[in-house]
Parts: sequence; structure tokens; C-alpha cells
Amino acid sequence: MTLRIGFLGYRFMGRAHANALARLPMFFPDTPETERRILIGRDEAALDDAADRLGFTETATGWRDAIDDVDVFYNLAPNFLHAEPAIEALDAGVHVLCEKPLADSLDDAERMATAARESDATAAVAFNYRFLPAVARAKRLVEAGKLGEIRAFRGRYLQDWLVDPTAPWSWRLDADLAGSGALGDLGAHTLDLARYFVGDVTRVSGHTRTFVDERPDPEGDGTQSVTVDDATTAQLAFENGATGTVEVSRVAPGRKNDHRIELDGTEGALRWSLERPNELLVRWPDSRGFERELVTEADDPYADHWWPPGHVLGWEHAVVHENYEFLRAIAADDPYDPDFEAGLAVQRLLDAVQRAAADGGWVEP
Ligand code: SOE
Repeated sequence: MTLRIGFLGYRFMGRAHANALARLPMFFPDTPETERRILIGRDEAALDDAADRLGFTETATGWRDAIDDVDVFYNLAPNFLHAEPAIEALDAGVHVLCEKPLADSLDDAERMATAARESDATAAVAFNYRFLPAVARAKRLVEAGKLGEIRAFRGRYLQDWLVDPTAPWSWRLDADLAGSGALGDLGAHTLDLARYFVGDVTRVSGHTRTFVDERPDPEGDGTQSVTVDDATTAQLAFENGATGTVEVSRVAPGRKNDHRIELDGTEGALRWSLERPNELLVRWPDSRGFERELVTEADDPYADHWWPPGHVLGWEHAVVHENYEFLRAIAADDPYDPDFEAGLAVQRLLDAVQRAAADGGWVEP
């Protein structure tokens, strides 16, 4: 069976997923065969050029017709364009991988999750950090009880591309188009890892701040309003009694793409940072401090598909692994995690943090 693939979007995420599809036959030969069939976008000239580079045979300027001609639809469009194409694809029995956050609003995320429940097709949300070997090994350690019971989660995801007040406006800065700012763009990943490692969250607090509320319009002389958060902090109370904190920012000088998580348990602890993606710092029950592990041994997650021990992997490998798991789940008709339920659970948390920030108290997701 060859799965015909359609992508809506061809920029950063289009390149990341096309790269993954190109790598899979060489490094993960048991992945079902795929054909990069249709690349969908609005700008015909840019689309032709992107289709050539990303290995697509056809292009289309409308997603509706294109959905009928593919088996798997990747929604890599801005957040405000997630719901309708994903729902129509699922209704037509087409498998969907949707970029995060699942939607620009909780209502849309609910509709998308309903469509996924009612469809036989697989519905995936792109929480790619789960698929880095060090993060996947951390999950194995937690599940094997190596840290004991988890008492605390600390997560932060910091970037600096909005420190400069003259950085141009984009859809990512508009609440109607993006849903939220640093919270949904970065916090969606961190909140997913919080749930992945610790479990359900029962209450959240929130504090959101916008430091620059007008930015230059990239298409004109004037400015456009910024209606999303530049930075957000939140506390989480987990069902199992653990505590959690999350901090996200796009105005943190010197932080390019700094995603970190820490877990404290009754027996040990661990720390991971995207700036050192292959390393896990583990505090074992019988060690005095944190030991540094290089997660590149043959029995580490995904490692045997690549290079000998010590030959480190990067950000893009998480996307390769994510595509591998997604396409394999489709071919085997297996459940896939993170699915639209996981996307919806994170969307509930995003919504709750925004409500808590507005109310000034703790709220339930
Ligand atoms: C931009 O802030 C961005 O590309 C996010 O949209 C991604 O989800 C994150 O992984 C890296 O930063």
C-alpha cells in the first residue's frame, strides 16, 4: 500500500515533515511507503518552487478538492486554518496530522476531537518533542518507577524573537488567528509534556503579559495590534497530587528555542533541555547529584536506526520519529498517541490558563 500524502503549508513545518518523509525509507525501512502527492497553498509561484524542493508531484490552491485525492492530510497551516480542513478530511476517512496547538479556540478543538472520534481515520497532533530519544527515555524511566512517585513538574519554553519592538507583526500575534501567543505556540508543547509525564491536571493559575502591543505591519507603513501574550506563567495542580509550574516567553533575551523540563520524584529526579537534546540529567536513588547520560546507546529509543553511540541527533529527528510512529499506526490500524484527545486536553489547559489569568484565581480545565 502506498499512502498518498497531501500537505497544507510548505514553510517551516512543511520542510520539516517533507524532510521526515524523505528520510524514512532509508532509516526506517519498515515505514509504509508514501508518495508526496499534493502540496496545497495560495501563492502559485511559491507553491511550484516549494513542490519541486519538497518532492511533491502536484500542487493545488484549494484544500477541499485536494483532500479527495490523498490518503493522509498534513495540516501545517496557521492555527485559524486547523479546524475546517481537518474535520472535512476526517469526515472523508482521510488520516490527519495537525500541527499544534490543535486549534485557535476550545470550541474548534472540541469539534475536531468529535470528528476524530466519529471517523475511522487516524488523527494525530504534532507534539514532536515526545519523539526525541532523551524525552522518550525519560518516559521509560518514569514508567519503570525509577524516580518513584512524581511530586513536581517544572517546564519552560523560552524564545527571543519578539524582544525587539520593531520585529514585524504576523498572524502569530493576533488572538483571532492564533488563539494565544507564547502560551499556545510554545506552552502547548510544555503542557503536553506535563500531561505525558505526570497525568491529568485538575486546576491551573495563570498570568499573561503583552509587553509590545503594536508592531510594524509587514505589508504597509502602519502598525497592527498585538492581541496575544508575549509571556505567560502558570501553576498546575495534577490529579495525582504533584505540583507543576510552566513559564513560556517569546521575549526572553538570548533564548533561541530553550525548552526545558524537570521532574522530581520520591526516589530521584531528571532534567532535560532542548539546547542539549541528546542529554538527560538523572539523579538516581543512590547518587549524590545529577549524572549526565548521552542518550545515543543502541538500546535507547530510535537510536539503532541512526548512527553508532555518541553520534548525536538533532531537532529534525524528532519529526522523523513522529512521522514513523504516525504512518506505522495508520498501516497497522493501531491507536496513535498523541491523538486529537491529547490535543484537546492541552487546548483545555490553554483555555484554562487564559481564564485564570483574566480572573486572577485558580480555575478547572
Ligand atoms: C515558533 O515559535 C516555533 O516554531 C513553534 O511554532 C514550534 O512549535 C516550536 O517547536 C519552535 O518554535
